[in-house]
Order: sequence, then C-alpha cells, then structure tokens
Amino acid sequence: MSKPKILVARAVFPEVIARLEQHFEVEANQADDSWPKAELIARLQGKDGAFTTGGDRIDAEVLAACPQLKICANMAVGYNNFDLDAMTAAGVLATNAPDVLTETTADFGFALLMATARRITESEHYLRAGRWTKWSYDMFAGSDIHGSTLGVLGMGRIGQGIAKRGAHGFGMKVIYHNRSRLDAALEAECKASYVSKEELLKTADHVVLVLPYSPASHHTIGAAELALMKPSATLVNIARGGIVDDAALAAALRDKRIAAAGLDVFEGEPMVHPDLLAVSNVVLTPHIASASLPTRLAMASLAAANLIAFFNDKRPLTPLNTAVLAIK
Ligand code: 8YV
Repeated sequence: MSKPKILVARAVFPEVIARLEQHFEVEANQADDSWPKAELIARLQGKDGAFTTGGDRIDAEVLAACPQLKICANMAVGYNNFDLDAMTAAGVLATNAPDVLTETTADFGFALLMATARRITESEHYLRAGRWTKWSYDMFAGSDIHGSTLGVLGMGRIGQGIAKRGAHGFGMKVIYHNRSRLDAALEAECKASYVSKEELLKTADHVVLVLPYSPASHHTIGAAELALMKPSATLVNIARGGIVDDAALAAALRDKRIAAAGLDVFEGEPMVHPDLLAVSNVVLTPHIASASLPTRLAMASLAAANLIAFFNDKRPLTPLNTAVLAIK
C-alpha cells in the first residue's frame, strides 16, 4: 500500500522530517521560504495531509482547491490561521499543539514583562550607543514587579502560568479577566481574583494579554482601553497581533499615557507598525515566546504525532474539530 502524501509547509527539525518520512511520502519546505497562497495550493495538490505553522492560512479557497486534503496539523497552540468552520464543512481535520509550550511561553511572558517594566532593552541600547557617561538617581528608573498588581487578560493555560509566576514568585496581587471564570480551586492555585475587564485595566500595574485571536477579540485593547490604564502601567502582548490596535498603542506610548509596552506579536507581522519602531518605551521581539529549543521540538513532534495517529487509526492526540472524526 502506498504511503499517504503530506506537505510540510515550513522548515522544521530534520529529526521530525525523518520521523514523518517513516510514515509518509513527504514534500518538505526545508528552504523555509514562506509560500504565497497560490504556491501553497499548488504544493498541496495530491497531498493527504499538511504540517502547518501559524503563518500558513488554510481557508475555504485553499480547501476548495485541495479536495484530497484530510488533515492539517498546526505546530502552534493558536489556530487563527485555520478557518475552522470551513475545514469542518470540507471534512478536513484540524489539530493544534497545546500544553507542550505552556511553561516556556509563560516564562517568556514574564521575561518580557520584566524587560519592559525595568527598561532593560532601552537601557542596553543607550549603553551600546556609548551614551552612558555617569550614574544618575533616576536613570532608567522603571516600575516594580514585586508587590505590584498583575492583570492577566485571558486565563487559559498560559495565562495561569503567568499568574502563578507572579503570585508565587514575585508576591504580586493577581487579578484576571476571562470569557469564563475559573473554578475556585484553580483560582486558589493561581492566587487570582476575577474582575471585569474595565476594573483590570484601571487597577493593574502590569497588564499581560494571553487571549486567543478571533474576530471577537480584534482590538480588545484600543484607544479607549488604553485610556483606562494607569499612566505608570505596562502592557505586554504575547497573544496575537490584532488583539491590540498597534497604532493606538504607539500613540499612547509616545504621549506617555502608559509607561511602556512589551510586544512579541504584531498586526500584520512580520511587518511592525512604523510608529512602534519610533518610540523608545517599547520592547519588541519577533514572535519568539515559545522559542526554546526543547519546546519547539516538542511542538513539532506533537504536530507530527497528530499526522501519524490520524492516518494510523483516526485518533489524533489534539484534534480541534472532532465532528470531522465522527463522519470519517
Ligand atoms: C508559534 C504561537 O511560534 O503556538 C502559538 O500559537 O504563536 C507560537 O508558539 C507560531 O504560531 C508558529 O507556529
């Protein structure tokens, strides 16, 4: 029996490709050039499955042009690159890569918060530019993390990881807002209190965004929300571009309506809004929150395991649209 054919849409660990090759006929984009939609469609012709990353959009147009496709396994926990309804309608299974990146991403959220509040990159640029000539009492004086109030917007697994780090590691008071409230045991574990979004924005010293992107969460933080925040507050976005109105944020940072921001994700990335590049009170990183080597390997391995399990026995590990499995 011939092996199923799969496309690996972006470069990935050679050992993961080797594992996939044991089960599939693999076409792999090891050159790592991002394919435009037309090329993705062309490469997907005759493929039974795809290994995708967050930048590979699978929508109704792609699905209509690739009738043989049965599964797309995302090497990401977020799956806003999938039109899930269209995939379900087309009978194409979607899987994501949850859990394996939770702690690494929460670590990074905290690192970005620390760098932002304590002005680490801004001060490093100053030093590298040869501008450090003397000590001053208020030179790069930022805001404290310990003992401050941490507001977590989006309290899924990564949000909980950030809350625990704040509460247990830094003695922070943790407040959170989420579509649904956590049960009492989980709230106690995270030492977190549920508040409205408005109260969170008004009272937190540091706001960390960890909510999934959907049309409903588009511009969750815009000019009106930024206006609610304390002038001394920091904002960290490790969720998705589009959750923050980047132009409104750049204006708020420029006018010092909030103190600073740390951003790992951007609207239209890898493009970054030029107004953000022009302000100094923002820490900018290129979507690397999950980027520790062991975690990236675990994410890729989980995506591969989903493909293998699906074609073996139709029991993928982390399916998103299980309705598809019922009709297969
Ligand atoms: C990925 C992410 O690096 O998992 C996610 O949702 O945003 C990141 O961990 C990115 O999406 C590449 O697939």
